[in-house]
Amino acid sequence: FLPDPKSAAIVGCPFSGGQAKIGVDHGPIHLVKAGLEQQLKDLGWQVQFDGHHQFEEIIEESDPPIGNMKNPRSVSRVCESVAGVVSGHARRGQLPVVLGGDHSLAMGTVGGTLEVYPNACVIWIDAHADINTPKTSDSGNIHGMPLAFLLGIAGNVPEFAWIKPVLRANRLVYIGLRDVDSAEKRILKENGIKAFSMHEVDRHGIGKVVELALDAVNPNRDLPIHLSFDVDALDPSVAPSTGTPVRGGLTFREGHYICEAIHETGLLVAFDLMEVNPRLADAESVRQTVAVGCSLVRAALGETLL
Ligand code: HAR
Ligand code: MN
Ligand code: MN
Ligand code: MN
Repeated sequence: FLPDPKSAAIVGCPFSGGQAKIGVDHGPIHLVKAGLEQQLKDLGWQVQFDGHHQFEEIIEESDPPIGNMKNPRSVSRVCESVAGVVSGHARRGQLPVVLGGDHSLAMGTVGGTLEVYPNACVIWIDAHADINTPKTSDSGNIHGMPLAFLLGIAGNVPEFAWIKPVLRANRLVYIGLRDVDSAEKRILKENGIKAFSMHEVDRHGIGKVVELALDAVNPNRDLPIHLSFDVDALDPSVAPSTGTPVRGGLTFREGHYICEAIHETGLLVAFDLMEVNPRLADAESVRQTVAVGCSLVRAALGETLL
């Protein structure tokens, strides 16, 4: 039930409609320009990369808000298309490495993974919980909502009817949270969703936290794992070029340790790297953030220190 050993597909998703800042759609282009494809080949992977996806034709020219949701039709159509691409790669035995783009794309990536691996669990690395419903979101930015749609708690939004409630609350776990809205805290409690905030990382250390996170969603270490990594989980000193930096984040090593430890399970079936925005911050910060992004992907695909 796992992908062919060492066969991956890079899925570049230049999309920014889930939030308001320009530039995050350039993330995948910069990550690939930095040499990611060859870096993964150098680790012994077969890598398919057919160019970045072009969403222009499916992005709606006129896309007025639905309730407070911004760009709802574009986000929905892009994510539906991404779900098809991700599930296609997964079915062919490839491990999709999806490069964002903003985190609304995870409706597509996780949706696609769960089509092929219905019992997969999701490990969500982020400063934010991304679990607002259209009703609870203050910003209306859909990158703060993907998990509500995947869990089936977003309410009835006909434009998003294609998303089935494929994710069960007990198959989702977070690491790195530190900027969670009060409505989101309530949603996490009500649904009994396990989360390891930076407080728990400080208390237990990252090694223990990853063990506990796996115990929560994958107690027998036999379920496929979708790892969704929002680069803003890292401290802004480590990954400054992102749209919503929050201080007090994961160190460089803590971020990499998570990826290394998930690789070691042998259960990784999909990896997202989201919210790299090369238009924010100075050139050196951009270079640093893109380099960290590439090295997180390498760690998840088996790069070791020794
Ligand atoms: N919780 C806030 C909202 O819903 C902020 C979300 C910021 N999101 C991200 N995703 N960068 O992780 O708008
Ligand atoms: Mn650019
Ligand atoms: Mn996120
Ligand atoms: Mn975030």
